[in-house]
Amino acid sequence: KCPLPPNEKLKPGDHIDNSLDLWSRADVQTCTYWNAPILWDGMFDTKVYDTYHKEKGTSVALTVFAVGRYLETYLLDFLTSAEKHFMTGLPVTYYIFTDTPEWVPTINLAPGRTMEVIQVERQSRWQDISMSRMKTITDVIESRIRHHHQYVFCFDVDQIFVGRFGSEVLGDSVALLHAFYYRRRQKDYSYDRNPKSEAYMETGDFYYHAAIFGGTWQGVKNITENCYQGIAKDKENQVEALWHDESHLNKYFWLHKPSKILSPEYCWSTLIGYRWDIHVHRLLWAEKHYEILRTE
Ligand code: 2GW
Ligand code: MN
Repeated sequence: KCPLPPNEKLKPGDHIDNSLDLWSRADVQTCTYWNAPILWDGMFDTKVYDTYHKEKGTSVALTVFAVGRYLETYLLDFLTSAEKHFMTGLPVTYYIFTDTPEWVPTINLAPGRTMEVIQVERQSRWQDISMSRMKTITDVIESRIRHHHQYVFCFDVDQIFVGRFGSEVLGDSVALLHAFYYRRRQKDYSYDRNPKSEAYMETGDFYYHAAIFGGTWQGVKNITENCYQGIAKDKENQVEALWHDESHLNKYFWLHKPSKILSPEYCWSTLIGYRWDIHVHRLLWAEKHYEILRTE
């Protein structure tokens, strides 16, 4: 039996993982050696989580960056699909970071759901657009999110919700298994292998995908602050980690184990093809348009 992760500090009556049936998916790993559940379809009763969080008044912040052409290319589909599938029934605020606030599409939001647009500088290198998210998220958690929301989830914008992405994912510190690597051997993981980088690691547990991570605001602040510090140190030393912020995130989750892990059902790519253990698609990678997006 996989008990509750020790770092989920629950008070009496707070036990919400009682709907987790860790044996209902015998085909996949459902628990880590440090006792964090790995969420696969079929393991949980969605009603238990939704009822619990509605009663508790849980409110969730979603952060997403849409800088430069990523705004016109991806943001509208991301947001309209999130309205259909992301934490439906719970209060959600979308924190949208962009260099062109006037171009953010207006969409109808369900009651209790709001949108905040925050202007950010446009970095000239795309690697910096991606990496600077860690600092920006840290700052906005401190200035706004912590006053309004218990949980924060941070997303890449180049993806589309296609199935429930609900309150079962909420936890202290939540990581996602990368769809390309979840059944590969450790030696194939694309960790940063340069000892000069702060993200350097030889071995790890899994290869996590930076397209989604989340947790309580405290949990996420620890993640983003640590990653940002690693990124800043690398800049001082004039090195850049192999996969930028994702390398630093992997290093962080190696040193600070996530309390909950999402299966690749939560962020799948149809390019991979059919896999028998993927029972549902919850979010799909949108098509990449490198030819228009990366030529500048
Ligand atoms: C990024 C790369 C090349 C050209 C443009 C951009 C870009 C990214 C941009 O012009 N504007 C922008 O808003 N972004 C934001 O950064 C946007 O939210 C996007 O989803 C995110 C990450 O960039 P993306 O999605 O092109 O990178 P992926 O899909 O290859 O992502 C993985 O690796 C990245 C690091 O290289 C990140 O760790 C990312 O979280 C990973 O999923
Ligand atoms: Mn992406």
